Amino acid sequence: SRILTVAAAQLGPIQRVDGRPAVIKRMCALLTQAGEQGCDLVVFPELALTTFFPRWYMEDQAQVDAFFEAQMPSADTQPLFDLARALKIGFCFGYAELVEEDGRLRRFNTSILVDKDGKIVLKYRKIHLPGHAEDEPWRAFQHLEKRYFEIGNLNWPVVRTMGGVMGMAICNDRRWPETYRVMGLQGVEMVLLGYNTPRHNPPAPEHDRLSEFHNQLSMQAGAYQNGTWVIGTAKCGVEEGCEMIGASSIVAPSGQIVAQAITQDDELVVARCDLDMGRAYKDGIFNFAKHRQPDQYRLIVER
Ligand code: ING
Repeated sequence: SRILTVAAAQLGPIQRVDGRPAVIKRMCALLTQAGEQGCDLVVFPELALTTFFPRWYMEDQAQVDAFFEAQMPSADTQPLFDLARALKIGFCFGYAELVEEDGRLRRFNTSILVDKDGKIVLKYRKIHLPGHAEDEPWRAFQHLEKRYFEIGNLNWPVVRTMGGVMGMAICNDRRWPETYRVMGLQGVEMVLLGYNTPRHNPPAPEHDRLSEFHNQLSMQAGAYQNGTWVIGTAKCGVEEGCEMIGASSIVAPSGQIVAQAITQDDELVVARCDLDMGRAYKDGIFNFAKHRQPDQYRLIVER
């Protein structure tokens, strides 16, 4: 067996006035705790460095770009990279990426995976952007990811590191089976994802009471149907008056929830994950080579 001790490093709310240094301090405190518990890998949330700014309609691009990172690591995040390398812990976290590519400025909802030597070994840019692109004043708060980010252009790559095959996803991605299957087809053994999920979804308030259920259902299904571990880490609690769900979870390839957060604040959720556990599913019930019938699935990509 290949045991990896993994932590979901849940973050409580980040308010608009909370600068990056204060957030990095909180992330370093969780990293230190992870070191004390012998962790190999720590998974931080989506957009971990700032408040969830897509909840506001902004027209001034400079105001929007204040929430983005123009380089990574940056002066603010360097202490996190330094501490992780000193502790020999791999980590991943999400941030708003501002980058010049193909001769123009691009903006993505991004996450990176850094190995135990401090090297960025995987980058992912969010593909399923939820919400809307224009101001919708009828909503109690906005969800403008389609306005502020481009659709990710890196697909869902996987990388062999820390003794296993790792992949990443971000928030809304976890609700779509295709996310896990594209990585499952590449042999993924552990999917690392962060999320910022408001409890209230203005278009469907009657679903608000099912928020944690849908969160768990999505990750448990993805894990089981692809024989992979899924680590889902929340940024949660009340940010600028908007409540976001916690329930950060470590899900086994069986679909069982091995560990889960119990607060709506900074909380380290730790589990020993045997990367060999997915084998029985990948070779058995979900043996893609033996049982999958791609010719029958064409509608999935043609429609
Ligand atoms: N957030 C939410 C998510 O998919 C959402 C969007 C909110 C969907 C409420 C459904 C209900 O978890 C992000 N950032 O994708």
